[in-house]
Amino acid sequence: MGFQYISLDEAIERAGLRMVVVGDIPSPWGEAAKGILHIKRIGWAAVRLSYDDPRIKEWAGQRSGPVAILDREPPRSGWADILMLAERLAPEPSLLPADPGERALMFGLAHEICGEGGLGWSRRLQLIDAGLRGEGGFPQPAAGYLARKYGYRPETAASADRRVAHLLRLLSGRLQRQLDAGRPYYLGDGVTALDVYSATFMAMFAPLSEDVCRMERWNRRALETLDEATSAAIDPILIAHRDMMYEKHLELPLAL
Ligand SMILES: N[C@@H](CCC(=O)N[C@@H](CS)C(=O)NCC(=O)O)C(=O)O
Repeated sequence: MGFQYISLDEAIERAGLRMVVVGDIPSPWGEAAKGILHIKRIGWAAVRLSYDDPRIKEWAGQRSGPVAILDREPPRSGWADILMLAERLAPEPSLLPADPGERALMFGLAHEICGEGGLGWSRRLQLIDAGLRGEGGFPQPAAGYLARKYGYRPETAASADRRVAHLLRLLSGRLQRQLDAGRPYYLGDGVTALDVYSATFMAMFAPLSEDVCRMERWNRRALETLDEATSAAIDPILIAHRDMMYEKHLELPLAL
């Protein structure tokens, strides 16, 4: 299910579902939201996040991505709010487990990937820290901007490293138990939003190849920055699961 990029003016004017997305880099929150809409075959129009037009903040309520806006409803920027909006617009196929216990587990694990202090958040702090030290990661100006915006403090860099390694192991442990039981997905027998989050957040560790995910050299270099402990915590089954998800459920090439 493809989507079209439109101008901010057009997006503000038109009805339906529009989503502000970060350009030039496979932002995992944005790629997850795109993936959910794709699986559910929900039509939408994309607006690239711009840093020079004040109206984006007025319209979307913030200058970050993704922000999903349906008709005149309030903007939704949280991963769970975007997921629930998609479930409302297209209940089938559902990306939530039918079993209530598994559903609660899914939201818990998804929070550990997408939420504040989760895998994506902690990985971003790692890449900011590396950038500020001049050891890979985000280029200096971007690292400085993100540091101020996302609560970076040098003294928390070590705890971000630990969080990243723990969470990668939490995910691969669960996936391994499922694989041992002959199940390729994180929960039960079918694909859920958790599979989408895991697959898209791997972009922060091992981005997809240039032929399906074109981006500037420095962005790729940033995302590929790995210290030894993080590298050791990336079980190849996480990448194999990512590849399976892109092959069977998500769209390639990425349209950034
Ligand atoms: N609001 C999202 C997280 C969004 C987020 O972290 N967005 C980043 C993704 S790279 C962003 O917009 N970065 C660019 C910027 O802040 O300028 C959620 O809570 O689910």
